[in-house]
Amino acid sequence: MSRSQTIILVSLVASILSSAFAVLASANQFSAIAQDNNSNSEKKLVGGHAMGYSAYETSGDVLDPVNNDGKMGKDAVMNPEKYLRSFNYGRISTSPNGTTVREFTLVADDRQTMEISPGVSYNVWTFNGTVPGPTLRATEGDIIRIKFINNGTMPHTIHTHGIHKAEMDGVFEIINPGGQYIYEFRAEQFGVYPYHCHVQPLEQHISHGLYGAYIVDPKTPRPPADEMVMIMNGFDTDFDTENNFYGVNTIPYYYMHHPIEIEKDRLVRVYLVNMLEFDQINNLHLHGNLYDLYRSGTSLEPDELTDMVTMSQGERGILEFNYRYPGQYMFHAHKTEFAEKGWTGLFMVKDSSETQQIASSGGGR
Ligand SMILES: [Cu+2]
Repeated sequence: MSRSQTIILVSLVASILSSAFAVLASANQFSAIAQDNNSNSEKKLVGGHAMGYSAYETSGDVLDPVNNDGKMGKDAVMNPEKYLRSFNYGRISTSPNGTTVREFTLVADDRQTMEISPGVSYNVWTFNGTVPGPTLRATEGDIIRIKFINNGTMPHTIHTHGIHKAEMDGVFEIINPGGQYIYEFRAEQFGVYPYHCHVQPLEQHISHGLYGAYIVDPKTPRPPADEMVMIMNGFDTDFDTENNFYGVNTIPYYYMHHPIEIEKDRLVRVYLVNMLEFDQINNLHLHGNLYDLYRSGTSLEPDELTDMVTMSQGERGILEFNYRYPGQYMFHAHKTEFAEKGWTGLFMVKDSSETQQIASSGGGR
């Protein structure tokens, strides 16, 4: 063997060994994360309930919809209770010509590992620390100014659906780690929209959680209602480009354990956005009722009276309904695989006279 052949062989062996150590190190790192978060739980088998669906091992589990108390840890990526009815109207000022200006700050990060289901930790990519990011809200005609800060380790942007100039589209102006950008545009047309990062590979940036909802109210407001936001999403926790968990507002089965309280005969308005990656469709079926469906929310006239809406990724709509009868009603994906992997919730319809009695006796929440 010549000297040059020896050098090539030695460097080849060194490179194989260093790759092997790198794999071992990353495997150890992964198991450390899993163990950290699951010191009290064993590995469980999830899925495999039908032909064609693979079973897989997880260090955590999808919440058991019946027997689990649904408690999330302190490092949960979001609080579905709080998120449901939170709207961020921005810092409001008035421009010299009298237009309302709404300023928002959105900070992207991709370094956190947080809980997405009890015992299941995942490297979430967040806007302002949560998945989904905050719900931005404005009135048609307002000026929206979003100060974007990239606190992550890779490039990110904000792409808002709606009408705006090319340089405000968040596609070609890539914002590198440590960078900032101001997105400014007029809020039009009224409706409900998604916003999300638009850096390639898009499926990676979206499936890790860089998205949120953006609502533009009509100048004459819609009738008063109990308003809430639901973003249909899911997580691929074993990185095989198939989702393992599904839900609305991230945490599987959360609203099964914590039913959403609404009042009998009171109008409920749900801003629904589908941001689910990897699967072709998603849907929402409501029990014991029908809803007026305003597709994209861009009209004041409903498109349909239904109990089912099916959406592809990025589609959205407004759902309006009220319940005639008190009690517990399910809402869930009518793609049963999704429903069984976490995308199921409950509305608890209360009779307002009953609610008032509880409140006056001091027993209310
Ligand atoms: Cu991104």
